[in-house]
Amino acid sequence: MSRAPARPAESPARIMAATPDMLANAIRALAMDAVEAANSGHPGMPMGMADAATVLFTRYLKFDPSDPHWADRDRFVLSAGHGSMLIYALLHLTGYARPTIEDIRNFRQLGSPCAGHPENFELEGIETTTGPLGQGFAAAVGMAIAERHLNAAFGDALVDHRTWVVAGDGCLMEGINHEAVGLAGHLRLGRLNVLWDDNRITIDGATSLSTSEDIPARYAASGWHVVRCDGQDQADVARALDEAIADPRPSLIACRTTIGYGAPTKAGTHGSHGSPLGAAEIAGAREALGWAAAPFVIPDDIAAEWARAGAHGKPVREAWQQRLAGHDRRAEFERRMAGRLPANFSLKAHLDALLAEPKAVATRKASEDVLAPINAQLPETLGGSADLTGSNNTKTKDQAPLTRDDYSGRYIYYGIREFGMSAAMNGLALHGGVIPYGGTFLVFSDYARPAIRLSALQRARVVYVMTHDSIGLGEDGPTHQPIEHLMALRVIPNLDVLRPADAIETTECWALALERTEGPSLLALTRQNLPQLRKDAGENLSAKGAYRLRAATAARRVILIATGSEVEIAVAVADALEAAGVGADVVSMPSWSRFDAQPQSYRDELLPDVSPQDILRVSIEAGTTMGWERYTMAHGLRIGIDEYGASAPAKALYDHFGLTAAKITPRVLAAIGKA
Ligand SMILES: Cc1ncc(C[n+]2csc(CCOP(=O)(O)OP(=O)(O)O)c2C)c(N)n1
Ligand SMILES: [Mg+2]
Repeated sequence: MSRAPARPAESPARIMAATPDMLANAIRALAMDAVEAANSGHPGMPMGMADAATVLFTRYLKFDPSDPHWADRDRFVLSAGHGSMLIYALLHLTGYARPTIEDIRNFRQLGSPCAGHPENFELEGIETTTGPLGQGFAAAVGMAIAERHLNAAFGDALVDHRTWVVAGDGCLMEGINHEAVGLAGHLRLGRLNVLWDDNRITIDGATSLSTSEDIPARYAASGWHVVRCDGQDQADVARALDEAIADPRPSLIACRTTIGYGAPTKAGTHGSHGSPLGAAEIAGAREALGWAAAPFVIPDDIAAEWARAGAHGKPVREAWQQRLAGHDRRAEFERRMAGRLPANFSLKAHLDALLAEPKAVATRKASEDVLAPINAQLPETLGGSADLTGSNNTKTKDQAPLTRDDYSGRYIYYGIREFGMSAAMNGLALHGGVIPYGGTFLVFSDYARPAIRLSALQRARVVYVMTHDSIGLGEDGPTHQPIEHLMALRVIPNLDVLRPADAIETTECWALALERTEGPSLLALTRQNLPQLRKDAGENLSAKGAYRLRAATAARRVILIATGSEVEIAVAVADALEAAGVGADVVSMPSWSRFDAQPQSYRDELLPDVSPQDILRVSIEAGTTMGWERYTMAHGLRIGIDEYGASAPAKALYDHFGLTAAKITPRVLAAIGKA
């Protein structure tokens, strides 16, 4: 069991001396006061982990608040994001420009960077957005991979740092933890050190309500080093951290703590997890902790000691900058860390070759083909797949695997860990210096979805390569055939869902994904072969989200809007309509979000706002029709699949579900009264 809170000492001067305990109490006081002021938040976790965090930030973590982006800083991830006041207090106390004490006073209020949970885009020093339990931990695995990979590329002089995580019982209980721990142990990520807030409490009460797992045994079995300590004893925490650093395996540091440490009646109970302590409890905690200062006041000596601790990294950073200044690969290192593509990056030669010799290939194969010049020109790409390498076509010939023995490899065998892979890719992207891409089947985007959402929320450049994007995958049947997935992904804000129709569009979409620095992209690619429909590649037409692939010859009466593999069908329908004297445009729409971002004039030109009596709009996509009203309008025609697929060869399925020109054309003619 943890020790009881220290008794208040007698003299006020001694009470507020800048001892290590008092440094931790500054965190506790800010957490109590901010949650009380907001009347919302989680005081228990910061109070329990204040000692361990104080040890980490004053004695171990390599950082410099005056240069938060220093490339070789240690990465700190507060995976237990509900304890956000812990990191806000630490950033404030160690001297980051923000959050100010005003920001902390406004914890959880509109406009304050001290959001309910830590957001990477709100404050320097927050490496990744956390809150969905388990994902911070899994992202940290990606950061630790990035560190070793860049170390292999640039050497110890430029890349030599650690990744630290504070995780709670919840982070360790979530399923994704199994994936993250398995991957980190397998890759022997020795610079990954996880401090587990082992307080045996979650929201519902004691962890014994719901688990009897031997967590240290699980970690040990996965190739981790495990060390236990008294999380309320700073010397003991330091001993454990020393041991963790010395061990070549990733480390779990089990910090036995008391949630809400210092609170007279709520400490050790779930009552301190997620609600304000209340005035009486806070007064009792102040007394028990010997904290005499008023709310939001940090006594000068303690503030000065924290500032001193925050300054210890500055000379280390300056020495590093000296090394960088004299390094022969400085420009390349800086380019990669800034996330800039090389100035001469171009896929023009690839496009020219495709135009010279059109290829009828699956878009997954077209993706593999364009990855060759991409990977050759961009040393920062780091590919992978969740055990579907041969199906996702994500590995190019020149890519060697990244292994525990050779981190320079540029291909990661993630194993059957879609969620773990996606969360790790967030960490890779946020670490910087690499552009991660990873594959699985589109239907399993469901397994990756919470991480895809976080890529989008935290603006991470991750490229999802999701193949077998419809019933066109054929015989594997309804469990493997996406129906609602494209639409379900399109509704995620700031995710660019790209569904190219041929090899040219696939090349264009890859260029867009790589150039997009403000968020993730997802390529939906076919298993089956598709003809090359595009005859030109002067301008990246996919960049507009949608464009007229073919204009009506006869007077335009119909606009066919299709994506990916269904563009070929739309072209065949257009042929049939034209043969019947009905003019039909074919619009290829690889990206909804890019089209929606076009100026009104462009959107109107492509999809004129006229009555369906004049122009009927028809969508064709081998997935749910729900949502296509956005472009067909209510009176338009939506051709798709609103039920589960079936097991059969692809051609038979397209016919069965009515997705052939022979079956669609009469429906269109009927809709315009020409049947
Ligand atoms: C994926 C996910 N599920 C549920 C929650 C809601 N939630 C926030 S904290 C928490 C309990 C976590 O327990 P623990 O990690 O032990 O934190 P402690 O109570 O010790 O601070 C839960 C269920 C969440 N944030 N994320
Ligand atoms: Mg807990």
